[in-house]
Amino acid sequence: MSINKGKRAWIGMGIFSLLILSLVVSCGKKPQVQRGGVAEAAIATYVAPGDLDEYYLFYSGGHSGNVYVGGIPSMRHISTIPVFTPYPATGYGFDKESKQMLGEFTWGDAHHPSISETKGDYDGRWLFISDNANNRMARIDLRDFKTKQIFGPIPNVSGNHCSSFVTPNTEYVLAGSRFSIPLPRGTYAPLEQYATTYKGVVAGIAIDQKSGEMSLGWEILMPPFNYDLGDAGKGASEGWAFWTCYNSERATGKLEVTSTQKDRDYIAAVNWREAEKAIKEGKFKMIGGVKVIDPKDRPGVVYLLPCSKSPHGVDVSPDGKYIIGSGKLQSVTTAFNMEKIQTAIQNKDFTGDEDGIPVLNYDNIKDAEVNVGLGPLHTQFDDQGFAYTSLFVESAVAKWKLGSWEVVDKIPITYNIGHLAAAEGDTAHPTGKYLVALNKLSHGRHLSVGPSQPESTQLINIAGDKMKLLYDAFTEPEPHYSQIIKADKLKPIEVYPKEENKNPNAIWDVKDSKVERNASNVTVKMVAVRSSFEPNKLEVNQGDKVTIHVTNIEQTTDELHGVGINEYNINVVIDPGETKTIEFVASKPGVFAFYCTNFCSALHQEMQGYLLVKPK
Ligand code: RUQ
Ligand code: CUA
Repeated sequence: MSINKGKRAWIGMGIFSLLILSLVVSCGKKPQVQRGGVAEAAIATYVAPGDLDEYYLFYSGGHSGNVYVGGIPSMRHISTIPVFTPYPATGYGFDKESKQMLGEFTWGDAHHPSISETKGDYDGRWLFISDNANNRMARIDLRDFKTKQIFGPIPNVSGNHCSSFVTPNTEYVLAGSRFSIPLPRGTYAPLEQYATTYKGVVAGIAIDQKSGEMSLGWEILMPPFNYDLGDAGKGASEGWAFWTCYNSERATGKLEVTSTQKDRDYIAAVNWREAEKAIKEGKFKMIGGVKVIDPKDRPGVVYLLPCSKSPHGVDVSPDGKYIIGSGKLQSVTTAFNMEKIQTAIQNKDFTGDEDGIPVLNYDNIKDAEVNVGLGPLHTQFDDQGFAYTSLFVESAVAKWKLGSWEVVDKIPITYNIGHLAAAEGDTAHPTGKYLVALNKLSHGRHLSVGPSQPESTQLINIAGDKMKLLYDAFTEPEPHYSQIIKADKLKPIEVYPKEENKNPNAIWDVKDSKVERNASNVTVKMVAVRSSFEPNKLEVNQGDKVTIHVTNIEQTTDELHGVGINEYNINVVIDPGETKTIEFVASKPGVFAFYCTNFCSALHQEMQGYLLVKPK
C-alpha cells in the first residue's frame, strides 16, 4: 500500500482494517513450508559457500531512501544502494558531487524500482526509482550500482507515487501526482476549492538512450484524483501508458470514507505517441515552466477506463493484450482487453467524460472479472500464461490463467502482502520459477527486536502446478516494489579503470600530491593507496575554505579507502580508480585527525593524517 509503515497503515484503514484484523485473529494460522517439503525447500534455496545466486532482487527501501540488492534463491541481502538519503557506509551524500545531487533534501520515499528495457525485456543498463516524498526520480547505473542522477522535483508533479515504470524501449519512465494540488506548485488555494482548482498531473520523463539522462518529456493536466500506480503498455498495447486513480469523488478530508462513495474509479490510459504529437503541434500550455497538455484542448491523448473503486495496481500482461486492474476493496480483478479498448475509442463508445476526458464503456472493454479473492493489489506473470495477484485482505497470492480466467491455486502469505515480484515479471518474457511476496507485517516470524519490527519477504516456488513457500527473509524498511533480473544480464565493473577517470583533479602518483593556497582557499590533491594518504598533514587557518580532491589509485578489486575527519562530520569513501571531492570550511580551530574508514590492509589503522587548523 502507499502508506509508509505497515503497522500504521493498518491502524489507519478503518473498516478495511477491521476486516483484516478479524481475518488475522480468527485464522491465526502461520503458513509454513509444507511438512515433508522442508528438505526440498532447504535445497532449493541453499546457495553453497562460494556459489552465486541465480537472480538479482532489487527492492525499494521506502522512506529509508535506499534501494537494496538481494540474491535469489538465497534471499541474502548483498548490498545497499543509497539514493535519496545520505549513507555514510559508502560516503554517499558527503562528497561534493553526491551532496549536490541530493540538494536540499536528506530523505526520499523510494517506491517503485524499474529496470531499463529493450524490446520489452530488462536490458540491465539502468534502474530507475521514484520518490513519493519529494517528487523526484533517480537513475542508478547497473554498471557500478551507483546513483548517477536525481531528477526533480519534477515540475507540477505532487507525490510521485505512480512511478517509475519504463516503456518497452526505455523511451520514458512514468511519473505522476498522488496528491493533487493547485498548479503551478507554490500556488495557494483553500482546500474547499479542491474539486475545481486542484489538479493532478501524469507525465513521461524522457530518457536519453545513450547516457540515460532524464529530462521532462510531456505532462498531462488531469482531474484532481489521486494517481496511484502505473504500467507501460507493450506488445499489443505498446505506445500506451496506464495509471490507476482513486478518489474520482474529488473529495478531501477523511478519504477512507469520502473517496469510496462511488462504485468505480478509473484507470487513465494515455496514448503517449499522441502526447508527443500534441507537444510538437504546440497544443500545450506552459505551467510551472514546462509544457503541459490539457486534454480539453487536445483530444486523443487520454481516456478513462472505469475500474472497481479504489484500484491500486495496474499491470500489463507480457503480450500487452490485457490490462489488469483491481479495486482493492473487491474480490475480483478486471482483465481489460486492449483490442476492445481501441475499438471503443474508435466507435466513441463513451459513457461520459471527466474534465473533457472521455470515459469508456466498462462493459465493452473488459474480457473478464476474475474471482481472485479479497483485496487484490498487484499482478505479476510467469512464462506459462499464468498471472499471480496479491491479496492484501486475504493475505494470499492467487494464481490464475490468462484467457480462461480460472483461479488454479492459492497460497497463504504471512501477513498482508503488498507487492509481489516474479522473475523478470514485468517483461515481455517472464522466466517463471520464483515469486517474491513483499509483506507489510512480519508478525512473529523472526527473533523479537522490539516494537520497530522488520519487514518480511517470502520466496515462493512457482515452477510447478502448486505454489510452494520456500523461505522467509526480513528486510530493512520498507520494501514497496522489487524487480528480479537474471544475474547473467548484469556485468558490473569491480574497479573504475584508470583510463576512464576523466576527473581533471585526479592524480595517480604521490609525487603529484600537493597543497595550494589562494587567499583563504586551500586546495589539496591527495592520493589514497594502501596504507597511507599523501599528503597526510594539512595545515590551514581557521575560516579557510578547504577543497580536497582525493584519488584512490588502486586498481585492485575491493580496495576501497575512506576519508573520515574527526568532528567535521565528513566521511567520503573512494572506490578503486575513483576521484572524489571534499569541501568544507575549517571553522573549528585545533588539531583533528583524519583516517581511512574502510578496512583496507593489515596497516589500515596506520592510514591516517592530521588536519591542523590554526586559530584566527
Ligand atoms: S504501493 S502495496 Cu507504494 Cu507500490 Cu502497492
Ligand atoms: Cu585505507 Cu583503510
